[in-house]
Amino acid sequence: MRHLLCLSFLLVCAFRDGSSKQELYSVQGIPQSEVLNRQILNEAALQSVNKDLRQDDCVKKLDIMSVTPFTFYRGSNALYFRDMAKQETISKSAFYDPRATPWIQGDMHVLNAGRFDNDEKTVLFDLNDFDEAFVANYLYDVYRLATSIVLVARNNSIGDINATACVRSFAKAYRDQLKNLAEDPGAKPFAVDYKHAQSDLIKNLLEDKDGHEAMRKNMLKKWTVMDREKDRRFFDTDHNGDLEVVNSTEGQEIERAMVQYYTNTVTSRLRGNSKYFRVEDIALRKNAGTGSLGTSRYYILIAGESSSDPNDDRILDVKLQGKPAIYKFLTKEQQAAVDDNVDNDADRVIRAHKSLLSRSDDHLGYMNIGGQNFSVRERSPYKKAPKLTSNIDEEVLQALSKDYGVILANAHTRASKKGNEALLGVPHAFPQMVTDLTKGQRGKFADEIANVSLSYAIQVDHDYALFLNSMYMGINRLC
Ligand SMILES: *[C@@H]1O[C@H](CO)[C@@H](O)[C@H](O)[C@H]1NC(C)=O
Ligand SMILES: *[C@@H]1O[C@H](CO)[C@@H](O)[C@H](O)[C@H]1NC(C)=O
Ligand SMILES: *[C@@H]1O[C@H](CO)[C@@H](O)[C@H](O)[C@H]1NC(C)=O
Ligand SMILES: *[C@@H]1O[C@H](CO)[C@@H](O)[C@H](O)[C@H]1NC(C)=O
Ligand SMILES: CC(=O)N[C@H]1CO[C@H](CO)[C@@H](O)[C@@H]1O
Repeated sequence: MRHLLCLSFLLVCAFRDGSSKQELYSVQGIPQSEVLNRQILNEAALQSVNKDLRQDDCVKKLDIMSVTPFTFYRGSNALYFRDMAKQETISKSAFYDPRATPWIQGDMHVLNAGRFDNDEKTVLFDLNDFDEAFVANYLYDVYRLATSIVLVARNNSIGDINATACVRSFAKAYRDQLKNLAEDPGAKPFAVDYKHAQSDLIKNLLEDKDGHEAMRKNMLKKWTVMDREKDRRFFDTDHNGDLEVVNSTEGQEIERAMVQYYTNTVTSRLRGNSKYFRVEDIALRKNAGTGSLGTSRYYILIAGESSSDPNDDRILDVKLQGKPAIYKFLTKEQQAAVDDNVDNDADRVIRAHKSLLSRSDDHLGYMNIGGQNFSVRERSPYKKAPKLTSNIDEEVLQALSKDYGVILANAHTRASKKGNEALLGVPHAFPQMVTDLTKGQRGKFADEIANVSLSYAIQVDHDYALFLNSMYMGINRLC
């Protein structure tokens, strides 16, 4: 099996410019029996991820994954960690150090960052999804993000030479920012706001044209309706297809869980504030995400600062959490280092969120509904993803890649700060560690990341073809 994976992984011998479509049933250079073998392995891995999904949600998820190799990649994190482990890609890196383990984002691709506002009302572009986070080697995030840059390039008809040039820029920006943080006492792991963004794409996204009040009103208009007296809002389950009514038994259980959440798990200034957290309405949130589509999720509308003003209501995003994809590829000790220090997986997600970002959200906490643990965060009125499927040329992707390098370096640095290491064995000198690992090898570091990301993007292309093949053969192979 090892042999097969290496073969398919290392198909790349030379750079290719432009993407060639793989024919179904045949991946060049590999005997058909081995191709089928990989298809079966992939099916088993994806089926295992999907096992708890309702059939209709699973079909929706496959549908979204089938659009492009990149959408497939977003929905198949499990294959990435399997391949990285099998190939020993991380431990064979020239820049591997077993101690270089901050909290990692764990599913680090370009669309797991986006725009939102923090609890100081600053509009930012930063990591925005922590479901898959764990304490592990930094290279998992670096390679996965780099691969997504190649996939976005290919989606925009940017050839592989230029795509890998973008990856090199990303790698150098990541490494240079860590070096700044290690060596310049004045350097801080800043959040990327309008002032700090370098690329026009992110700068444009961060231009706050409308202001907070208008943004919140717009968000509430999208998800809620006012009652006749215009003093109270409800979720618009009649017209918004992404929302569904919860029955009263479920509603009561969630209201009980709410009290536990804000009294015991919220750590911000809002802790215990029963007025602020007064529940106005609850709905099931449907159709969200790619990898997590179909995962149990609720939206809870709460009163917010003023109990009489329906325009300052807040929406809490409440999501079921389980073990992340990386989990089964870690040693018992690595698993325990996190497990022994968190209450449950929802708490893990919240701690990762607080570690990888700073001052991001006063609403972070978790709640137990029906014996299962759900993470809680606020749905930011500024929530928006960058648009990466059109108008992206080499120049735009270059600039964007540099911003991503800085963003990831800052997040990894925050996530290894003092105070975390006592809890998790994370070295707080992470920026120094990577600076030492890459000393005098800035170009080589960029080369290695470019090599791995191009090889893996080509692998993803093949796996995408196999995935389409599986779908044609019957969705019961994947759901
Ligand atoms: C790029 O992605 C979009 C949407 O994900 C898709 O519709 C389009 O066909 C893709 N283009 C290429 C060249 O892959
Ligand atoms: C309420 O909804 C839950 C979750 O969907 C379901 O398990 C339960 O059977 C429902 N109860 C009633 C009385 O409809
Ligand atoms: C939920 O969290 C509690 C502790 O907060 C834990 O005891 C329990 O095992 C968790 N449940 C699941 C299903 O993980
Ligand atoms: C990257 O691949 C090229 C071509 O296969 C090879 O010459 C080079 O040594 C590789 N670089 C690294 C850092 O692995
Ligand atoms: C826009 C741009 O810089 N394109 C480059 C892509 O790569 C080729 C080959 O290296 C260059 O010649 C182009 O200038």
